[in-house]
Amino acid sequence: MTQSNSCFLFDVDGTLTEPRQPMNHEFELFFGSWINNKNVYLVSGSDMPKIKEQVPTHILEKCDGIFSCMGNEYWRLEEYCFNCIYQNELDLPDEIEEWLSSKVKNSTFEYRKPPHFEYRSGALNFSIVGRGASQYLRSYYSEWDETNMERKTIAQQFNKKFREKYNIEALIGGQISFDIQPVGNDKGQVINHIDGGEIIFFGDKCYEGGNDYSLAQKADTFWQVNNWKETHKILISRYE
Ligand code: M1P
Repeated sequence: MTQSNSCFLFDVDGTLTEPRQPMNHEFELFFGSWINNKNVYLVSGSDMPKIKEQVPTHILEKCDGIFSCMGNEYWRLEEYCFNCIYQNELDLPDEIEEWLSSKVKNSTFEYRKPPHFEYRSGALNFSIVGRGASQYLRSYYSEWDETNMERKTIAQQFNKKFREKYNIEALIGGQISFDIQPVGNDKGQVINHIDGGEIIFFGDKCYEGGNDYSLAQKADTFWQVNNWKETHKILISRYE
């Protein structure tokens, strides 16, 4: 049972869609109807153009709000168009960019598809293999990374070196990248902008070091899922 003022918050990549893929059509039909009369917010590490590529417009239009760039941008539908309610900024020290570039240079993963840096409002998305990677190369890197733990190791080194010095941290997000932002300017910040009762959050990186962790810790209930199929099953069994 949920309260009538319950708010459902969803991560996008890995939770409502495959990473960087459009929403599955069968799930779109279900979700487009499930969302009616519910309070729903999206909370993505990604930016608004990518969210629009992946989540159908009729679903975006039914959301109460969309937080992009790790909660560093907030969008709401007002008079038929999405307006940006706030937008944070990030000024990244040169030392950090140089350190990240050295990681690209020294990685033992053999392929590179730049760009490696994508600057967003209030956050940087960084990828060793590169944001230009094809679906095939994404999967190949992701499997390699699971065995070699490259992202986990780099995130630990980054946070040891820069967290206290610059108040900036790296979190693992998506399939091939990191989300880097000031400590506290992560997904957890969205709680301050949501009026409602019980907060129920779905994410695929709710564990420590993942980019859904801070929000999962602040939600009343969170569901760690591995893909949209698991999200679908939970919505049917617990929240229809
Ligand atoms: O939400 C975290 C990230 O999810 C995807 O990451 P990747 O490209 O590593 O699969 C992307 O949507 C990325 O923009 C986002 O930050």
